[in-house]
Amino acid sequence: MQHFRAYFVLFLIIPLMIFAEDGSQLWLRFPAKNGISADQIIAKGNSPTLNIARKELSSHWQGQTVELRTDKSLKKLKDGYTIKSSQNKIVISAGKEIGLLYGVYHILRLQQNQVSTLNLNITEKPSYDVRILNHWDNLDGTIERGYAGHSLWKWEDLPNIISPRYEEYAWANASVGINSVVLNNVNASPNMLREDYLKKVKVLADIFRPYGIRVYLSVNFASPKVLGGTENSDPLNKNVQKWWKDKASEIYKLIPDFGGFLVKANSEGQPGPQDYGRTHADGANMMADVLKPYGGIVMWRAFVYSPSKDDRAKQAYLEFVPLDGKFRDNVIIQIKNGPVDFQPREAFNPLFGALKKTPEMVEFQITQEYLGQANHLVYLAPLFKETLESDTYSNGEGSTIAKITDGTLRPAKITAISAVANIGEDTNWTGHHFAQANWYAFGRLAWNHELSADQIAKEWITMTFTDNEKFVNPVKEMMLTSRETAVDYMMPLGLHHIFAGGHHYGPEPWGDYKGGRPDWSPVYYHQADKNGVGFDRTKTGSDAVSQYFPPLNEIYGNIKTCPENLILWFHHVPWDYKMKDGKTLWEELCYKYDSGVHEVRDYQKIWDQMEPYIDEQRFAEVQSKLKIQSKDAVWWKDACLLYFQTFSQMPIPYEIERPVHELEDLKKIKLKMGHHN
Ligand code: BDP
Repeated sequence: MQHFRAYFVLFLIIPLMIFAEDGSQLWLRFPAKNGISADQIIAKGNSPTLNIARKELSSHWQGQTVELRTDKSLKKLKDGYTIKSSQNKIVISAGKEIGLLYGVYHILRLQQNQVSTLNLNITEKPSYDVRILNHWDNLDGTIERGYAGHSLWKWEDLPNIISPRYEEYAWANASVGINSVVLNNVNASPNMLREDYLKKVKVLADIFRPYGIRVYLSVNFASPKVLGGTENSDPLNKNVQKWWKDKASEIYKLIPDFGGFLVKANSEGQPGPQDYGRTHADGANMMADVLKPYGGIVMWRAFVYSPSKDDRAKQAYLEFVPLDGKFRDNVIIQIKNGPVDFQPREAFNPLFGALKKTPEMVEFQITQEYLGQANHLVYLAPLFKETLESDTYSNGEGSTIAKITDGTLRPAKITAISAVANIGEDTNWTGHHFAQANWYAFGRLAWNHELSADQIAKEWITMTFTDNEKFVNPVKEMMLTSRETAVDYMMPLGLHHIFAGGHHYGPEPWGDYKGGRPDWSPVYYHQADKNGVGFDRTKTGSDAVSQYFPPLNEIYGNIKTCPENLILWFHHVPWDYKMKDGKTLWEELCYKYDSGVHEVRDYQKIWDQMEPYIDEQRFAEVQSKLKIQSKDAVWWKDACLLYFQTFSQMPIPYEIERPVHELEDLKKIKLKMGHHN
């Protein structure tokens, strides 16, 4: 009996051991078997980076002999590489050692995706030089807009205690080509630059370096005054300049390959050069000058707006266009994809292409502040692609944001692309298993912005879950449509920023923070009244349309030609306006919200059929998140339709599911999360 019980327990445990997965391995789920033997790896040298490449091959590579060659003539490929193979051998060549490691990850990815490696002839060159994650991590371990637990960086423990996750993090980034990280929040504490913190930063930089990753810091503009006791932080003050110069020298002594600074200045209450009557260029150049001798750069954010009478969407353009040409060549202007703030859908930021002499880079947001946070499944590659492929017409047709930022249309010493990370100390790193795909997709697109959202999803699913087509195909479909689905149930037709204040999780279109900043109130953005809804940005409205190059100014400015998915972004549209499909605007809005809800219900149906193909734990966790998403979609639909109906006074079409909530009850919901705006 005893015996039997023991067997029985084993019988229960073994399958669990085989199948239980918690997502901690990300997309790096290699077979348990060993890789090739040491004599099948041909490589000269012994650097830490090469040794990682060797270790990856001997642990995971099951194919031919691999030769790794550094070849100076390939320097033009930057971090890139070539891969040439025959039956017996693969040769990976690169101008730099990091290129060899990237090449190794390339063949491992092919192996994971069951692509033959017998006849390869590949040349890869990254789209951007700096492929950077921005962590919004605070020194107290919290993360601004983080939904995957506390910060990975254990500042209290550093520099003495080293978490194994630092290296795992570097590994994951290197596997997709991410080569830079900003460790701390753009709302930066001056303490980040204190000597004791810099010593901690050094430890992280040392761990990341062999993986090709450089460290950057967000800096607080008032640091000289706060830390150094200078009389102010005026960028033209010699003492202030000296303080930064000394600080740079201190940093580079500890971290010789330090990347540079990211700066949020004169935005949302942060200090900046304007506090002293100086410009963004004065501020950025002062920092650029002290970093220049070491090869460092300044990423100066264009996310600036103040409570003014003018449309918030216009402000970055108004502040930065007059400064074009006034920045040092190691300054890049970091611009959010849209002119407001990482909304489910925005028109692209008109500052892209408007600066002719100043390098520009995109800032995306991987962490889903405005997209259901760690509860909603929203695959972001389609959003990233939508921005990168947007044609600004700045240099005639074909002037896409990708081409403006990757150096094709603007000579740039350094090109870069950034995104706000969604990574925390949760076991699965990102809170939602599918949010890992957004980290992955950003890396892949930063490396090659021409990859399709479809291909990236397919790779990621195969590596993260299974190669079984019965799983890959439906799940891929779900991912590819998921961003549009979220737009449908949250903010269709160009609506934006109708989130609950503070945490930005649920709907609050009625939000009118009287006495507070109007530009933090949903009613400011949707402008609903009895005539219609939407923000008039045409010539007779805020005239934001004029910030776009022709013909876009005309296309967006004319209600007949404005794309309907942005119509309420640019126009105040009458409730009975006839849309292209013959419905009234009000009906269209109703159908959009309703289809968003149905799409999430379809995802639930798809997912429930996926149970046989993957491990129980991840299956169940995603299943329960989809339930939340489904309930939230109904919440969004009811809140928005019932509220807007008080203006339109029109019936909800009868084919559409009836509201299940009372508006008054929804207005009472106050979630306790997060803090400001
Ligand atoms: C907004 C966030 C806020 C950030 C700000 C920024 O709500 O927490 O500090 O962006 O990017 O989206 O600076």
